[in-house]
Amino acid sequence: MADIYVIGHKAPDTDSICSAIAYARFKREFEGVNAEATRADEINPETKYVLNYFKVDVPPLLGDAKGKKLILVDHNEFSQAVNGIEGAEIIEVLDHHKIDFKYPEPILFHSEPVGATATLIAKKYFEKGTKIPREIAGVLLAAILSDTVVFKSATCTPVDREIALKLAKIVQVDPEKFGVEIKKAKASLKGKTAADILMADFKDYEFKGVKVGIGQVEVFDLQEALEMKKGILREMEKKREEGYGLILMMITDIIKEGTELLAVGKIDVVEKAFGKKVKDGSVYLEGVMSRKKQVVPPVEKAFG
Ligand SMILES: [Mn+2]
Repeated sequence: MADIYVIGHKAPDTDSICSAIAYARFKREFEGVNAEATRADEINPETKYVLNYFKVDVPPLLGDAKGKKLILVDHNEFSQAVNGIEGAEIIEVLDHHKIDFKYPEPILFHSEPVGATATLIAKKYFEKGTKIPREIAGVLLAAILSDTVVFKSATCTPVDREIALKLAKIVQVDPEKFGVEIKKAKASLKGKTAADILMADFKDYEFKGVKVGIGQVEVFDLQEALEMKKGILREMEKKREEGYGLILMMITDIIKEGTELLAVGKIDVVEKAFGKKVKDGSVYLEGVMSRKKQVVPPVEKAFG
């Protein structure tokens, strides 16, 4: 049994899983800490593809964090954290999201506005000056490509690109090609139900006391996804009964670089946030690809 569990957010993406894997290894290797990577939920198809590709084991599920010592990676809000977080001991946070964190003890809290948590971990590895194993460089590279949508997202910084290129040299892949490959593993909606699509990457927020849920799916062809719009809206209505004031679903077109935003609940807030009318349950937002940087801030502001 490990002393410390490194864990990302619920409905984990590739950055959450790969950051946990790489940072647990870093802690063991360089700090002599008995740390183990874990996950809060099932992994998505993209992450599965990445772990398979580099022959890395899927981290075990941590069903309940009560009484455990945790390092949180890729999130800091309790509403997005593993079950039992209130009864866990948090010893460190390493993240790149907006900060909504309160803790009664002093802890190590490291946050930087970069495109991926994996960028911060890779930087730590490079600072050590030792050789990074190929599979670790590989999962870190995949996480950066995933979170920055192959460098296209508004969240991508020059540091992410520089670190990714260094990692790509170790892995010996073309980062752009590899990025598209892993995105394709996730972007296919074939065989998925509307509920699968809504919940695959769904995050909870609280704005001015209102519970808000925001999901996102990335696609290569918006038209194909829009055929499922009615079904997804129905699922969103169902989900709203769990006490949400607003539910948003971003269908993000990686090629066109824009998002069809589906909304149920407080539509007036959405229209205020983006200055556009919601028609038939959705609105197209040109150039919007990042939930964190281009959707959460205006929506939160519109609640104010
Ligand atoms: Mn991330």
